[in-house]
Amino acid sequence: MSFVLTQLSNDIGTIIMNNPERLNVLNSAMVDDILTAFALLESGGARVIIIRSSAGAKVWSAGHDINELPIADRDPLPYDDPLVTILRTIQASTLPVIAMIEGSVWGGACDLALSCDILIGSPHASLAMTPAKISVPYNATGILHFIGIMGVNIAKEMFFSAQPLTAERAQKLGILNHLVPLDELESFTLELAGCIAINSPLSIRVVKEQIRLLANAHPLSPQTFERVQGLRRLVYHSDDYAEGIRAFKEKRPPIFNGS
Ligand code: LCV
Repeated sequence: MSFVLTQLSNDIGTIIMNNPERLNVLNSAMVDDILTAFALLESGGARVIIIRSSAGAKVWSAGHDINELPIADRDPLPYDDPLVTILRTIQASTLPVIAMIEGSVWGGACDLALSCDILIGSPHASLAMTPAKISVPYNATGILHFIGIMGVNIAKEMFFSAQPLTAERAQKLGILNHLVPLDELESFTLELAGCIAINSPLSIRVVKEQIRLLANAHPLSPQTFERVQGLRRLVYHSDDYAEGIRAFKEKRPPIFNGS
Protein backbone atom coordinates (compact mmCIF):
# COMPACT_ATOMS: atom_id res chain seq x y z
CA MET A 1 0.00 0.00 0.00
CA SER A 2 1.46 3.34 -1.04
CA PHE A 3 1.61 6.27 1.34
CA VAL A 4 1.09 8.69 -1.55
CA LEU A 5 -1.54 9.22 -4.23
CA THR A 6 -0.22 10.29 -7.63
CA GLN A 7 -2.19 12.17 -10.29
CA LEU A 8 -1.28 13.53 -13.76
CA SER A 9 -3.63 15.85 -15.63
CA ASN A 10 -2.95 18.59 -18.20
CA ASP A 11 0.81 18.08 -17.76
CA ILE A 12 0.45 18.84 -14.02
CA GLY A 13 1.58 16.06 -11.67
CA THR A 14 0.30 15.94 -8.09
CA ILE A 15 1.79 13.90 -5.24
CA ILE A 16 -0.55 13.69 -2.25
CA MET A 17 1.10 12.56 1.00
CA ASN A 18 -1.60 10.22 2.27
CA ASN A 19 -0.66 8.86 5.69
CA PRO A 20 -2.72 11.16 7.94
CA GLU A 21 -2.76 8.59 10.78
CA ARG A 22 1.02 9.04 11.09
CA LEU A 23 0.83 12.77 10.25
CA ASN A 24 2.66 12.13 6.97
CA VAL A 25 5.93 11.47 8.80
CA LEU A 26 8.78 11.26 6.33
CA ASN A 27 9.82 7.72 7.19
CA SER A 28 11.72 5.62 4.68
CA ALA A 29 8.50 4.08 3.31
CA MET A 30 6.89 7.48 2.68
CA VAL A 31 10.09 8.82 1.10
CA ASP A 32 10.36 5.75 -1.15
CA ASP A 33 6.78 6.30 -2.31
CA ILE A 34 7.39 10.01 -2.99
CA LEU A 35 10.55 9.16 -4.96
CA THR A 36 8.63 6.55 -6.98
CA ALA A 37 5.84 9.05 -7.69
CA PHE A 38 8.40 11.65 -8.74
CA ALA A 39 10.04 9.26 -11.22
CA LEU A 40 6.62 8.21 -12.57
CA LEU A 41 5.54 11.80 -13.16
CA GLU A 42 8.88 12.87 -14.66
CA SER A 43 8.78 9.95 -17.12
CA GLY A 44 5.05 10.40 -17.65
CA GLY A 45 5.44 13.84 -19.18
CA ALA A 46 4.55 16.09 -16.26
CA ARG A 47 5.74 19.67 -16.78
CA VAL A 48 5.28 20.71 -13.12
CA ILE A 49 4.73 18.79 -9.85
CA ILE A 50 2.63 19.76 -6.84
CA ILE A 51 3.37 18.15 -3.45
CA ARG A 52 0.51 18.37 -0.96
CA SER A 53 -1.24 16.64 1.92
CA SER A 54 -4.74 15.21 1.62
CA ALA A 55 -7.48 17.83 1.92
CA GLY A 56 -8.31 18.84 5.48
CA ALA A 57 -5.00 17.65 6.95
CA LYS A 58 -4.13 19.54 10.15
CA VAL A 59 -0.50 18.47 9.69
CA TRP A 60 1.13 18.72 6.23
CA SER A 61 3.98 16.57 7.57
CA ALA A 62 5.40 15.94 11.05
CA GLY A 63 8.89 15.69 9.55
CA HIS A 64 11.48 12.96 9.96
CA ASP A 65 10.14 9.84 11.67
CA ILE A 66 11.76 10.20 15.08
CA ASN A 67 11.48 6.43 15.53
CA GLU A 68 13.89 6.04 12.63
CA LEU A 69 16.54 8.31 14.13
CA PRO A 70 19.63 6.47 15.45
CA ILE A 71 19.55 6.32 19.26
CA ALA A 72 23.08 7.70 19.68
CA ASP A 73 26.62 8.03 18.35
CA ARG A 74 25.63 8.03 14.67
CA ASP A 75 24.97 10.98 12.39
CA PRO A 76 21.14 11.25 12.38
CA LEU A 77 21.09 13.03 9.01
CA PRO A 78 23.73 11.36 6.82
CA TYR A 79 23.99 11.96 3.09
CA ASP A 80 22.02 8.78 2.30
CA ASP A 81 19.28 9.39 4.89
CA PRO A 82 15.84 9.04 3.19
CA LEU A 83 14.83 12.60 4.14
CA VAL A 84 18.14 14.08 2.93
CA THR A 85 17.78 12.06 -0.29
CA ILE A 86 14.31 13.41 -1.07
CA LEU A 87 15.51 16.99 -0.48
CA ARG A 88 18.28 16.51 -3.06
CA THR A 89 15.85 14.87 -5.49
CA ILE A 90 13.41 17.77 -5.38
CA GLN A 91 16.13 20.41 -5.63
CA ALA A 92 17.81 18.61 -8.53
CA SER A 93 14.59 17.67 -10.34
CA THR A 94 14.33 19.06 -13.86
CA LEU A 95 10.71 19.95 -13.10
CA PRO A 96 9.45 22.93 -11.11
CA VAL A 97 7.94 21.69 -7.83
CA ILE A 98 5.21 23.52 -5.89
CA ALA A 99 4.56 22.85 -2.20
CA MET A 100 0.85 23.33 -1.55
CA ILE A 101 0.67 23.68 2.22
CA GLU A 102 -2.45 23.20 4.32
CA GLY A 103 -1.63 22.54 7.97
CA SER A 104 1.51 22.57 10.08
CA VAL A 105 4.95 21.59 8.82
CA TRP A 106 7.61 20.26 11.23
CA GLY A 107 11.34 19.75 11.20
CA GLY A 108 12.75 18.08 8.12
CA ALA A 109 9.37 18.56 6.40
CA CYS A 110 10.14 22.31 6.46
CA ASP A 111 13.29 21.55 4.53
CA LEU A 112 11.18 19.44 2.17
CA ALA A 113 8.75 22.34 1.61
CA LEU A 114 11.63 24.80 1.23
CA SER A 115 13.28 22.44 -1.28
CA CYS A 116 10.28 23.01 -3.50
CA ASP A 117 10.57 25.92 -5.93
CA ILE A 118 7.35 27.67 -4.98
CA LEU A 119 5.45 27.53 -1.69
CA ILE A 120 1.72 28.30 -1.50
CA GLY A 121 0.00 28.15 1.88
CA SER A 122 -3.38 28.62 3.48
CA PRO A 123 -3.79 30.82 6.60
CA HIS A 124 -3.50 27.82 8.98
CA ALA A 125 -0.23 26.67 7.47
CA SER A 126 2.84 27.04 9.70
CA LEU A 127 6.51 26.08 9.56
CA ALA A 128 8.46 24.93 12.65
CA MET A 129 12.16 23.96 12.60
CA THR A 130 12.60 21.54 15.49
CA PRO A 131 16.14 20.09 15.78
CA ALA A 132 16.68 21.88 19.11
CA LYS A 133 13.48 20.30 20.46
CA ILE A 134 15.06 16.85 20.23
CA SER A 135 18.70 17.95 20.27
CA VAL A 136 19.44 16.94 16.68
CA PRO A 137 22.46 18.54 14.93
CA TYR A 138 21.05 19.67 11.58
CA ASN A 139 23.33 19.20 8.59
CA ALA A 140 25.36 21.85 6.75
CA THR A 141 23.44 21.71 3.46
CA GLY A 142 20.17 22.07 5.34
CA ILE A 143 21.36 25.05 7.37
CA LEU A 144 22.79 26.76 4.27
CA HIS A 145 19.42 26.10 2.62
CA PHE A 146 17.56 27.94 5.38
CA ILE A 147 20.06 30.84 5.46
CA GLY A 148 19.81 31.20 1.70
CA ILE A 149 16.02 31.38 1.74
CA MET A 150 15.25 33.41 4.86
CA GLY A 151 18.51 35.04 5.98
CA VAL A 152 20.56 34.44 9.13
CA ASN A 153 18.28 36.15 11.68
CA ILE A 154 15.07 34.32 10.79
CA ALA A 155 16.97 31.04 10.40
CA LYS A 156 18.42 31.52 13.90
CA GLU A 157 14.99 32.29 15.37
CA MET A 158 13.49 29.19 13.76
CA PHE A 159 16.33 26.86 14.82
CA PHE A 160 16.67 28.35 18.34
CA SER A 161 12.97 28.58 19.24
CA ALA A 162 11.53 25.59 17.29
CA GLN A 163 8.34 27.66 17.34
CA PRO A 164 5.99 27.62 14.33
CA LEU A 165 6.27 30.52 11.90
CA THR A 166 2.74 31.56 10.94
CA ALA A 167 1.68 31.57 7.31
CA GLU A 168 1.15 35.32 7.45
CA ARG A 169 4.68 35.96 8.74
CA ALA A 170 6.16 33.41 6.33
CA GLN A 171 4.52 35.21 3.43
CA LYS A 172 5.72 38.62 4.64
CA LEU A 173 9.25 37.17 4.84
CA GLY A 174 9.03 35.84 1.29
CA ILE A 175 9.20 32.21 2.46
CA LEU A 176 5.68 31.57 1.20
CA ASN A 177 5.24 32.81 -2.37
CA HIS A 178 1.48 33.08 -1.86
CA LEU A 179 -0.93 33.02 1.08
CA VAL A 180 -4.45 32.21 -0.11
CA PRO A 181 -7.75 31.32 1.63
CA LEU A 182 -8.10 27.57 2.23
CA ASP A 183 -11.08 27.25 -0.14
CA GLU A 184 -9.01 28.76 -2.95
CA LEU A 185 -5.74 26.95 -2.21
CA GLU A 186 -6.17 24.09 -4.66
CA SER A 187 -7.59 26.17 -7.54
CA PHE A 188 -4.96 28.88 -7.07
CA THR A 189 -2.15 26.30 -7.03
CA LEU A 190 -3.50 24.51 -10.12
CA GLU A 191 -3.87 27.81 -11.95
CA LEU A 192 -0.25 28.81 -11.25
CA ALA A 193 0.90 25.30 -12.18
CA GLY A 194 -1.03 25.63 -15.43
CA CYS A 195 0.77 28.91 -16.25
CA ILE A 196 4.08 27.13 -15.74
CA ALA A 197 3.09 24.00 -17.69
CA ILE A 198 2.52 25.96 -20.93
CA ASN A 199 5.95 27.62 -20.85
CA SER A 200 9.16 26.22 -22.30
CA PRO A 201 10.17 23.19 -20.21
CA LEU A 202 13.76 23.47 -21.43
CA SER A 203 14.04 27.12 -20.43
CA ILE A 204 12.48 26.39 -17.03
CA ARG A 205 14.72 23.34 -16.48
CA VAL A 206 17.81 25.40 -17.27
CA VAL A 207 16.89 28.42 -15.15
CA LYS A 208 15.98 26.14 -12.20
CA GLU A 209 19.43 24.48 -12.40
CA GLN A 210 21.19 27.84 -12.89
CA ILE A 211 19.50 29.24 -9.77
CA ARG A 212 20.36 26.08 -7.80
CA LEU A 213 24.02 26.19 -8.84
CA LEU A 214 24.40 29.92 -8.22
CA ALA A 215 22.47 29.93 -4.95
CA ASN A 216 24.56 27.00 -3.67
CA ALA A 217 27.87 28.51 -4.77
CA HIS A 218 29.27 28.67 -1.24
CA PRO A 219 33.00 28.01 -1.32
CA LEU A 220 33.53 25.91 1.82
CA SER A 221 37.13 25.11 2.76
CA PRO A 222 37.83 21.53 3.92
CA GLN A 223 38.79 22.98 7.32
CA THR A 224 35.42 24.74 7.61
CA PHE A 225 33.54 21.60 6.61
CA GLU A 226 35.51 19.52 9.10
CA ARG A 227 34.79 22.10 11.82
CA VAL A 228 31.06 21.96 11.02
CA GLN A 229 31.07 18.17 11.14
CA GLY A 230 33.02 18.20 14.41
CA LEU A 231 30.44 20.51 15.96
CA ARG A 232 27.66 18.17 14.80
CA ARG A 233 29.44 15.18 16.38
CA LEU A 234 29.46 17.03 19.71
CA VAL A 235 25.66 16.95 19.56
CA TYR A 236 24.89 13.50 18.27
CA HIS A 237 27.42 11.99 20.73
CA SER A 238 25.76 13.90 23.58
CA ASP A 239 23.47 12.75 26.40
CA ASP A 240 21.07 15.50 25.27
CA TYR A 241 20.64 13.86 21.86
CA ALA A 242 19.70 10.50 23.43
CA GLU A 243 17.49 12.32 25.96
CA GLY A 244 15.66 14.24 23.20
CA ILE A 245 14.66 11.06 21.40
CA ARG A 246 13.90 9.14 24.63
CA ALA A 247 11.66 11.96 25.89
CA PHE A 248 9.73 12.09 22.61
CA LYS A 249 9.10 8.34 22.73
CA GLU A 250 8.11 8.51 26.42
CA LYS A 251 5.81 11.46 25.63
CA ARG A 252 7.39 13.71 28.26
CA PRO A 253 9.29 17.01 28.12
CA PRO A 254 13.05 16.44 27.64
CA ILE A 255 15.49 17.41 30.43
CA PHE A 256 18.58 18.73 28.67
CA ASN A 257 21.79 19.26 30.67
CA GLY A 258 23.90 20.70 27.87
CA SER A 259 26.26 17.72 27.57
C1 LCV B 1 7.39 9.89 14.68
C2 LCV B 1 5.51 11.07 15.27
C3 LCV B 1 6.09 12.27 14.82
C4 LCV B 1 7.39 12.21 14.26
N1 LCV B 1 8.02 11.00 14.21
O1 LCV B 1 -0.61 14.51 17.49
O2 LCV B 1 14.31 18.73 11.87
S1 LCV B 1 14.91 17.74 12.76
O3 LCV B 1 16.34 17.79 12.79
O4 LCV B 1 14.32 17.78 14.11
C5 LCV B 1 14.45 16.17 12.09
C6 LCV B 1 15.21 15.08 12.74
C7 LCV B 1 12.99 16.00 12.20
O5 LCV B 1 12.26 16.25 11.26
O6 LCV B 1 12.52 15.52 13.40
C8 LCV B 1 11.08 15.42 13.56
C9 LCV B 1 10.58 16.85 13.83
N2 LCV B 1 9.07 16.75 14.08
C10 LCV B 1 8.57 17.23 15.21
O7 LCV B 1 9.25 17.67 16.14
C11 LCV B 1 7.05 17.08 15.31
C12 LCV B 1 6.74 16.13 16.46
N3 LCV B 1 5.26 15.95 16.54
C13 LCV B 1 4.50 16.88 17.19
O8 LCV B 1 4.95 17.93 17.70
C14 LCV B 1 3.03 16.58 17.22
O9 LCV B 1 2.84 15.21 16.89
C15 LCV B 1 2.25 17.45 16.20
C16 LCV B 1 2.23 18.91 16.70
C17 LCV B 1 2.87 17.33 14.80
C18 LCV B 1 0.80 16.91 16.14
O10 LCV B 1 0.30 16.88 17.47
P1 LCV B 1 -1.01 16.04 17.76
O11 LCV B 1 -1.32 16.23 19.20
O12 LCV B 1 -2.04 16.35 16.73
P2 LCV B 1 0.31 13.61 18.44
O13 LCV B 1 1.42 14.38 19.01
O14 LCV B 1 -0.57 12.85 19.38
O15 LCV B 1 0.93 12.61 17.37
C19 LCV B 1 0.13 11.54 16.82
C20 LCV B 1 1.08 10.36 16.68
O16 LCV B 1 2.09 10.65 15.72
C21 LCV B 1 3.36 10.46 16.31
C22 LCV B 1 3.15 10.68 17.80
O17 LCV B 1 4.20 10.06 18.53
C23 LCV B 1 1.81 10.04 18.00
O18 LCV B 1 2.04 8.63 18.03
P3 LCV B 1 1.04 7.68 18.91
O19 LCV B 1 -0.32 7.82 18.27
O20 LCV B 1 1.65 6.32 18.79
O21 LCV B 1 1.07 8.23 20.32
N4 LCV B 1 4.31 11.40 15.75
C24 LCV B 1 4.12 12.71 15.59
N5 LCV B 1 5.20 13.28 15.04
N6 LCV B 1 8.02 13.28 13.77
N7 LCV B 1 6.14 9.88 15.21
